[in-house]
Amino acid sequence: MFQKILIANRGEIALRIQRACCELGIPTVAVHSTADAEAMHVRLADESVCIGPPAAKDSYLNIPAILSAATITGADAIHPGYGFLSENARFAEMVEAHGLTFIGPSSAHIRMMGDKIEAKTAMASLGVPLVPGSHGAIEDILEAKSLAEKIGYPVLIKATAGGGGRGMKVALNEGGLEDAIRLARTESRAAFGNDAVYMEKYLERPRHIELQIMADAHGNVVHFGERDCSLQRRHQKLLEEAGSPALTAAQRDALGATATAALAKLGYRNAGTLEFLYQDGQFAFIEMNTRLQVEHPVTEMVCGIDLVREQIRIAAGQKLGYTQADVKFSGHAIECRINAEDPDTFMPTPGRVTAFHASGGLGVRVDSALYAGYMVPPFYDSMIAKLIVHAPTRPEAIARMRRAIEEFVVMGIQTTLPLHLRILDDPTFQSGEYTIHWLERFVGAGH
Ligand code: MV4
Repeated sequence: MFQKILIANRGEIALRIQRACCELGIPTVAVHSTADAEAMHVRLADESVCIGPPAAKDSYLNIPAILSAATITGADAIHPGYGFLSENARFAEMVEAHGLTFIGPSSAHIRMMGDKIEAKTAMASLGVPLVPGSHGAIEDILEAKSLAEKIGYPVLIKATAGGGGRGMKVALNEGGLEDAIRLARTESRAAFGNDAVYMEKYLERPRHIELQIMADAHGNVVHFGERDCSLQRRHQKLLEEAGSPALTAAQRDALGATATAALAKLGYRNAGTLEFLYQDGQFAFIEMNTRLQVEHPVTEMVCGIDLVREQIRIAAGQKLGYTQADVKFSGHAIECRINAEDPDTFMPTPGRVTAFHASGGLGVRVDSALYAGYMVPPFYDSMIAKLIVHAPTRPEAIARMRRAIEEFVVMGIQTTLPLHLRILDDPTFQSGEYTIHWLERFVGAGH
């Protein structure tokens, strides 16, 4: 097992990782920017190193500074959390080149899944279903036209280096196809320095369902069920559920069996999430995330396992201590992401938190690095807390979340808490029959 772990992140996820390390008896090193000197993750770490000025590119993305911090503190492993360097294959390589362990997958798998065409090609060859579309990059417009004709309009042009919705263009008919391809290429070249694009049939009312998997270095792969992440605004998730209100246990088992078999053949290691679009009873793989995700707590609540502890154990070479049959799903979990944002305009609201009280009670979990007197800095992501509830059934989880939101106090800055109450009170949300488009219309209709 590791002697000391450096956590290359900030905020609630740095605390989340510290908690797992603490329970494993492993001391932690925090890194921080000058803007985060007073942050909770620095206070709770055994040691801390300032790695640069506020801008993320100079601190939390500063690879030499982070590797130096690991070297001078004698850390033997680095956990990247999510965001920042978590899906940077070059970082993973450099960590290993310095004789340290990267707590995550191999750099080769990070690189493979970072290229959406490669990811899809690999998954398709392993029997995972895809959306109908191009097998590989679009090379020429005549080929693209005949393919679009075959799969049927509308089609979606996506950037292979994309993800999170960037570099995506819809073509409604043949007249719009050339423009969609050109725009997607231009956007992608500017954003990622890579203009390769591919085509998929555009699904008009899917749900976003993702599957959590965990693989050890000995060929064992298990899944921890799905999360429904359909409630997004501008590709930012607001509320996630485990399990999906749309799936049966049999569908989950079938999807899990396909996915775990594929990842075992791929030799994948550590935590991963397969993203699917789900429509008309069919799953289609679109992307894979090679990191721990923000919404991992809802999975932890329904499975009763500590995903970060598992990540650390696996990175240290230990075996998964159980098989798929040992993974039991219990009840329903919901997570609300609480952002320092105006709940109507979504403008960030950095500033001083004058009072803070986290909800409690049965089935309530708060993952947050906030405290009374804390100054939310303007430099980073606006998420300030995750409020997670677990209950025997979905209606009980919704009631528990309403109660937990009413108990939650953040004063001094505006937050998205009131918006979450509105969502929970909505009949469509309560019915569970929503698609990826529902929230966008719901927040648009609110003012
Ligand atoms: C799609 C799609 C419809 N059809 N692919 C958006 C981000 C990226 N992860 C994939 N995305 C989509 N891919 C096909 N073939 C619709 C979306 C999409 C979306 C997906 C998940 C959650 C929210 C979304 C909002 C808009 C579009």
